[in-house]
Amino acid sequence: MARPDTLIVCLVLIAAGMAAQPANADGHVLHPHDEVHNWGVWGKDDQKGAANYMTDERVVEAARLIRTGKRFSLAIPIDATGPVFPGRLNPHHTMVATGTDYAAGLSGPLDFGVYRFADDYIYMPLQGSTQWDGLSHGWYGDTLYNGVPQTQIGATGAAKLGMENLKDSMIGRGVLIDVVAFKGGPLPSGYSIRRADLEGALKKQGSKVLPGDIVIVRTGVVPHFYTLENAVERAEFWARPQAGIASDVVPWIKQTQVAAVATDNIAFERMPNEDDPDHLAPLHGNMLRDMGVYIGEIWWLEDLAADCAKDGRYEFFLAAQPLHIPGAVGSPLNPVAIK
Ligand code: UVW
Repeated sequence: MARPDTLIVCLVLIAAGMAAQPANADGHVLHPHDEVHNWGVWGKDDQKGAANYMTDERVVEAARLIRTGKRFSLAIPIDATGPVFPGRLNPHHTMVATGTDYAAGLSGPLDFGVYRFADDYIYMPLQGSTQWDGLSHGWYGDTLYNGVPQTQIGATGAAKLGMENLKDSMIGRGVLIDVVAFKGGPLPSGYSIRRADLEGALKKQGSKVLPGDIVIVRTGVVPHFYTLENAVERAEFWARPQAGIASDVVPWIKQTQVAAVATDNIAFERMPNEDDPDHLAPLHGNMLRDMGVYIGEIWWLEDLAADCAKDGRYEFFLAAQPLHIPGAVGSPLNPVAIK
């Protein structure tokens, strides 16, 4: 669980940076909606956004990338040890029926006779682990992707743009862009990953991004978090700017027609944004609201990256479907890359 001292440091940092900076006419401070949007591209009632780029044909093409059957989980464990954005709780897993209960004669409501059962619950933010941010998760002004009014996101969940729209999606071609390898080592805290870094890494790898891809950018932030040994180190980590995607990548994301961009950092984008330090996570507005492009965060990429470096293949089949939770604005998942 994120410790209170950690939270305080981070929230003070965010609050300190959030003096009022006027937004553009469309309510955004960076790339204006008119320059980078996909509203209406798949119809005025569309609720899937850039997941529409993942066509049946592209899934078939992606399946052809499976050659060895080697599989890599791209998830961190869902437990109390992971990095979770300040203000959210770490997942809490609890047992309500166990073998030790039976042994102690306490089987209670699960006493069905010869066969015995263990049961467990999990309580967690859907944004508290390896996750997708859905199109109902972030916006600016009073409208979401495709002009959906913010009042559609209410106490019972998202009436529009919920994760149920993706229940059979986010499966297709994945491409790893290993920015850590390209830069020759771990990115310093606050490193802004620019378009030139992505294009440079792709060139070095000899890989291409295609429409409908899930692009996965390795930053090294999540593995770095797991090396921190105590609360003081974690507090320092949260107090520092976070390495992540920079503003100039947004038009590239639009042009490449990718379905999603996932990262092994906390919040996808560089925090705070260098061009707009006054507002929290402005690229989320362009990604989710304007372009309908999904954001993946807190992914685990170390094992996959090591294998890609070994065999030189950075493209793979990726099964990254979210949980089917009607009205959810995001979802934890266990993405699996298959080579
Ligand atoms: C915010 O919503 C601020 O962050 P995330 O994208 O991690 O959910």
